[in-house]
Amino acid sequence: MFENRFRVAGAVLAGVLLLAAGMGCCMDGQSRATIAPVAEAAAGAADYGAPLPAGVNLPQGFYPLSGQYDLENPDDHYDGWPRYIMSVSDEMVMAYVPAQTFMMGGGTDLDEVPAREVRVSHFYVDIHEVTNRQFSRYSPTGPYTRYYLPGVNDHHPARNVTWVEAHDYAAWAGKTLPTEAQWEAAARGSDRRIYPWGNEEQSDVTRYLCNASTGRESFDGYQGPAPVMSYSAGISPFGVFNMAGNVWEWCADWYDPGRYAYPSEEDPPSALERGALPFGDRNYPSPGHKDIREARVGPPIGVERAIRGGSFMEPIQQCRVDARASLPPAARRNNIGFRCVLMLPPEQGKDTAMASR
Ligand SMILES: [Ca+2]
Repeated sequence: MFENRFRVAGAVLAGVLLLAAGMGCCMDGQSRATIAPVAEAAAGAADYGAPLPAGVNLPQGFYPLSGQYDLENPDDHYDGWPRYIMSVSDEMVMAYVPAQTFMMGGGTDLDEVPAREVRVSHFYVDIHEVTNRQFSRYSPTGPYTRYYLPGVNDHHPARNVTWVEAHDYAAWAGKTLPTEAQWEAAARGSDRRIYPWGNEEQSDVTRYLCNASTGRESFDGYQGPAPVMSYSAGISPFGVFNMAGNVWEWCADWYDPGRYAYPSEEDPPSALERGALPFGDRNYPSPGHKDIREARVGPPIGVERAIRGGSFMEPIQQCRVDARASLPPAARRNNIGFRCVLMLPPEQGKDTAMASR
């Protein structure tokens, strides 16, 4: 009877509850209407039968979020691309990040300078860190379970996960880990803000913006990790939760503290430059791929992988969107988790200009 509209029940997230407005955030130079965050609810749903306009093609396993995709409503989409989609494999809501040029870096540490313009193609990003419950479906056992109490902290971020495990989870879910440029674009957008919500730091007034180490017991509501959709006042310009604080997040890139001196300006490289090579750590099978390597922000080789966003153990200044850190890929820490992205084919008329240079 509902041949074209099946619902996936039992998702971690879903249905959608639009919270109060007033988040003071929007897309592309802040020209859009205020974005209300997707909030956690009882059940999630993917709209399998939603009609997508020509040129908007989601990979199999990814569908508009049920009830949140009306082409007549400009707040629901960007040129036809749904603002929110469901990833069926790991029951994750993902948010659209449009192609944009943004200023990457520019913070206070030496590995964040100089700031320079970076072009990112459009993509979807998980709206929250991967949870214990989500990760347990991929890996029912493992060291990460040390911090997982089923039924108690299902919706807390999976941590004690290595870069390799995070990378493999992303592949299992049909996604990739974000490059540093993608992560930073999703966290700050194009207006050079310092934190996902803007430039203000936590204070007695704004104490519930994120889960950082404040030196004051439960000042922000949690001493350890918080549920992944906490701090709706601190969402990024694209409606993404906890890009600052809670747990650090593994990125795809090797970490190179001097990389910002390179004149890289596009990440990932457009399809023409990329050819048939996949993204991620297998992007550069040999140092001979010089032309591709130069088009990408991240270095081709390295020893440690980049992590971003700070955690409940760092002061707010280390949770800046441009702050960088790194660890060996095999490292496990109780304050490091991850989220994934879904790469999309370049938009015609937008990214093709980069490809033809
Ligand atoms: Ca985080």
